[in-house]
Amino acid sequence: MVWGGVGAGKSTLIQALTQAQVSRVRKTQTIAYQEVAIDTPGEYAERGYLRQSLQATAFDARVLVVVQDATRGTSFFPPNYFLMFPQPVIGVVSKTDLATGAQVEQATRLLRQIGVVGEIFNVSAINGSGLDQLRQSLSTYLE
Ligand SMILES: Nc1nc2c(ncn2[C@@H]2O[C@H](COP(=O)(O)OP(=O)(O)O)[C@@H](O)[C@H]2O)c(=O)[nH]1
Ligand SMILES: [Mg+2]
Repeated sequence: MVWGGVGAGKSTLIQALTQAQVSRVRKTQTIAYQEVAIDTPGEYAERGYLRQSLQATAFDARVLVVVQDATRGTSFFPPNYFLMFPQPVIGVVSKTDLATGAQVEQATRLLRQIGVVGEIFNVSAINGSGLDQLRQSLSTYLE
């Protein structure tokens, strides 16, 4: 199950992980089951009262993937939010093709602050960097 704010790159990441060709993704309107992934709307993550429906959906998930846009210096989740889940929680710093090293480090810190205790992968869905490592890690959780 993929979590993150509006425009973090969740849908694009799912497409990059599951399809050969990345095309333009449409705006995610609702919680959507896509192949092995559960895609979620960023609006649900950003608003506390909508987050509850994500928490209910998380029940179904084997692993939670939290996407932080490397070009944004903020996260919408409360500190230690992801510690409430019993599943493994891993992080993705997205859009590394657009970011400086310092921005990637900042995004990593944000993920740690919100309780992402698992591995963190720096990826670009556009140039493909980091995707193999992420795919490899996910396959161990999903086998
Ligand atoms: N440069 C770059 N753009 C990206 C990357 N991932 C997503 N995007 C762009 O970011 C925007 C939001 O992506 P989307 O997948 O819809 O985000 P979502 O709201 O989290 O599902 C789109 O214009 C994507 O093309 C990336 O790794 N690099
Ligand atoms: Mg989306």
